[in-house]
Amino acid sequence: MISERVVKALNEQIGKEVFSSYLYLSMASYFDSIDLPGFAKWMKVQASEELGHAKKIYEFVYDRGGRVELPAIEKPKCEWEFPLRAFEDAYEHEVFITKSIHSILDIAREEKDYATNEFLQWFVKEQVEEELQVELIVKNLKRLGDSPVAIYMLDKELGSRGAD
Ligand code: OFO
Repeated sequence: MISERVVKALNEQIGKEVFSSYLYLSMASYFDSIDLPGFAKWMKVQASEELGHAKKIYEFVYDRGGRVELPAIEKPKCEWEFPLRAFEDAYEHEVFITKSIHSILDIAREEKDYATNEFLQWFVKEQVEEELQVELIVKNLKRLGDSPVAIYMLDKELGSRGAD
């Protein structure tokens, strides 16, 4: 059986993962609006992955006998000055999500909830990946500056990200 405290934290995390999906779809929309379909595709794939994270937690809550109650989702930002700013925001958001996962782990450990502790290990590893991926794109964008040719090449590269 899972404690109310852990269920509450997991429900909040479902909301944060859905918001991540919403935010990345909003970034995709920004990139489509400035004719960067590769950047947009990358963000759409990311948005789908985030929904997958939310569903993974959803299933776990029911596997443990808890009840999912979805929280409200806020409106995401929809404009950025240029591509680098969007990816900097994405990086900052992933750091926030990592901290959030770690704080649920702290709660699970306090509650001696070994199953949730084990379940969250997948997310701990996933966050290492997510931060790294976005950080690399931020570094590339900083290195390339605002050269239109470089942005075009990076758009081609990001557009090759596997379909969801
Ligand atoms: Fe769910 O990993 Fe990003 O936010």
